[in-house]
Amino acid sequence: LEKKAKAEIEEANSSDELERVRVKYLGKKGELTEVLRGMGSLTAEERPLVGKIANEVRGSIETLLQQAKESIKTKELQHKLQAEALDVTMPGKQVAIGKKHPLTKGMDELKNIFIGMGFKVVEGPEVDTVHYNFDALNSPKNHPSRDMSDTFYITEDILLRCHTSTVQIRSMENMKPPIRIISPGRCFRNDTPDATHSPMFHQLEGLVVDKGITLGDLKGTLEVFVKHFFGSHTKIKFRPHHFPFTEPSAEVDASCFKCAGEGCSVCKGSGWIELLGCGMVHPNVLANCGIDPEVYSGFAFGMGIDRLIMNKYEIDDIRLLFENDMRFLNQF
Ligand code: FA5
Repeated sequence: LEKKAKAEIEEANSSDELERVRVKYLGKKGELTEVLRGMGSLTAEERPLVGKIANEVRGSIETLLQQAKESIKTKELQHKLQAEALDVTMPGKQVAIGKKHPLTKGMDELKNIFIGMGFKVVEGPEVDTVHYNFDALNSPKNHPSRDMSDTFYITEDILLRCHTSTVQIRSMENMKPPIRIISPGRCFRNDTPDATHSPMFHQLEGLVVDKGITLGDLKGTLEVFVKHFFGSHTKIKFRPHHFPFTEPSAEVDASCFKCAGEGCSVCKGSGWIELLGCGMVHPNVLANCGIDPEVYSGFAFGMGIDRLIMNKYEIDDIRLLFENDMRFLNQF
């Protein structure tokens, strides 16, 4: 029995196999257990003799099992360590690092310039009412921009704002002068997409209201802005224009940062880059918001951010900003 058990123990290759051998010989119904159980039928002389031998065999099998168990455990551990080994010299998986979208980058830059001049950043809703988008801004009832073909209406009274000037009204309603805010955000117009038009684009509105604000303050503020954004040699020029919500109104151009007025591809040969619309806040608009135009005055401006950023980074098609083509985005 002992020899047989020894041979089987030596053959066992795993803890499971070893356990099977243990049960076979030493378990409740094991071969040796059977021998011990059969002792009752032996004579009184045979009993101690057989008992002694059986106990010796049991001890010897137990020792062999213990030894085999330890060596199998070591082998199994080695095997496990080998199987789970890490090769620390293997190159790691490349993690793609995200970047800021050129629009976000440009927007952050614009905000920082105005924050540096003491402006506060405020936001307004993209879905707004005819009141905030047109009426309170002194827009005549028959103004062409109110037309369904220019503005996206949701109902008769609710629309997707077509400019950020809505935030002028909301700010004047909610704040008391002195007011000095900028408001960047999305705008929507029913324009056919081309290289310079997108139905969804971005504007940045600026508004200052206080006692004694003049056109000089507007010019000074815009000059500081363009010098920070395009470079210290940049000049600006005002062209008379009309907006219902400002009087007088103007469009402002900046001298081209690339060719300094000589004419190049960025400014299409003109030497100037169209910058924004602006003017002195119309007295009707101040009054609509409960601010006395006899006491207070203000200026406002609104710029198309997408086109500004296109100029600065020399992007020739606005649609590139919204297509999320990685070949384009990776350049910034
Ligand atoms: C306005 O929207 C006025 N609210 C600006 C303003 C504010 C004037 C405060 C006075 C005082 P305008 O319609 O010109 O103005 O639009 C301003 C800029 O938005 C344009 O110069 C252009 O850069 C940008 N823009 C307009 N439509 C689009 C479009 N479809 N795609 C991209 N940019 C556009």
